[in-house]
Amino acid sequence: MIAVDSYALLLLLSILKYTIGKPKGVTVAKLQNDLFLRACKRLPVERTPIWIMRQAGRYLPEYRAVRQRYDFLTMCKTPELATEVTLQPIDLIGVDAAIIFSDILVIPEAMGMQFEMHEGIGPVFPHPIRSGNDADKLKKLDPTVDLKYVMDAVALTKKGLSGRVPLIGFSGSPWTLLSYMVEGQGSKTFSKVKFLIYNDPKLAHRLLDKIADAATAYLSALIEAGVNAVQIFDTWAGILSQDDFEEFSLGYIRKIISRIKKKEIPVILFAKGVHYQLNRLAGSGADVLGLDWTMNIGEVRKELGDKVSLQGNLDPAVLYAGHEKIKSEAKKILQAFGKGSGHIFNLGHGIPPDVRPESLKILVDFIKEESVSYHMDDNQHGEKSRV
Ligand code: 1CP
Repeated sequence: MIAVDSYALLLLLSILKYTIGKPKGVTVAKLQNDLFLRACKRLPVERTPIWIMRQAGRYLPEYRAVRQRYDFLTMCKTPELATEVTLQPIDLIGVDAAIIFSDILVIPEAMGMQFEMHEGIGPVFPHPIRSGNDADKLKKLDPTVDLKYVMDAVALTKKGLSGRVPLIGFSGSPWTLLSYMVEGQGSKTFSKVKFLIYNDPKLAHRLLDKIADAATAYLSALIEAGVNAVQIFDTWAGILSQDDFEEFSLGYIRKIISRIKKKEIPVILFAKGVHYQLNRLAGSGADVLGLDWTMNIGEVRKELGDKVSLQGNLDPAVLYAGHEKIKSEAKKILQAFGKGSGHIFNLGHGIPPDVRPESLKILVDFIKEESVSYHMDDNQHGEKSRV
């Protein structure tokens, strides 16, 4: 006879928590490592979970080998390839969550904008939006049709993961997507999208509304397809003034979150460069706030209490340093956050493409080992380490 001790019961309960309520037709493998999901909900964990923004990407020679054979959009649109590169950092680096390989710009592409990848520049929209006429041409998104390839990649990746770690789906925020759609590519000044909000705010709002509808439908479809958490990237939040951030970005993010909100699926909001009004971000409905590296995670925790979990926030450039420096900087972040659950270790932005994979592995292994002592108090009731 098998003795059911309290540990086994707790484990069973936490697995059930994330497997019940799934849509019919989605096969759910039991999660062997749910540290990330528990930390999103501030439930006790045995150690701090870690994943890395842009972990499926160019810093990995294995990614570059696939990329050499296929162009970027083909990789996004071929579920087998998207699955292969999504799984690479799980197998090679050992992170605690997978993020589906795709891009925030698949939404504008699916709305009808021509998308090109230019070597040395990055993604380009050769026909950016400059008028109401251009806006009218954007089609209403049906993600189950127009972005079916992402849903298929999610299903295939879940099979490949077979419950090893949770899978994250993501979208750009309406503001960040609008910036690319109007600028046509990455920008240093954002003069064209700023020109739009100051000269034709009505058109800007009409576009943001359309994009917010698309992002809501997309994130809902990803959840339906089986992702375990979603992240909204507002990479260009920090170029707006405080009032403009509220009017042109945060308002739309709130709307998206309230419309996709499903109790068990954590929502992470990463709004870069927004140091002010953390309380407003915490009141957006997100379960987790992603912090860039310019903030002190301990001070943010003090200010917000246990309203949200926090994700971050090592300066990505620390990964250029020697191994001991990487460890000492990572330790500072663990110390600043302090004891208890509610911290998901990550960088303060995406991993640069020229970082050596060994440096990331050093960081991940260090966090796995070092963070245990920050969770002893939560786990002192005779619980064994589970992961
Ligand atoms: O040439 C190549 O191989 C393409 C490089 C690349 C990769 C690997 C791009 C082009 N996108 C991606 C994947 C990607 N993009 C992921 C995959 C999942 C992961 O491992 O994290 C994610 C989450 C993104 C999100 C994304 N794309 C953001 C938000 C996150 C961030 O870094 O701020 C943004 C701003 C983009 C736009 C984009 N796509 C690609 C590039 C080079 C850029 C930046 C363009 C610019 O502003 O200059």
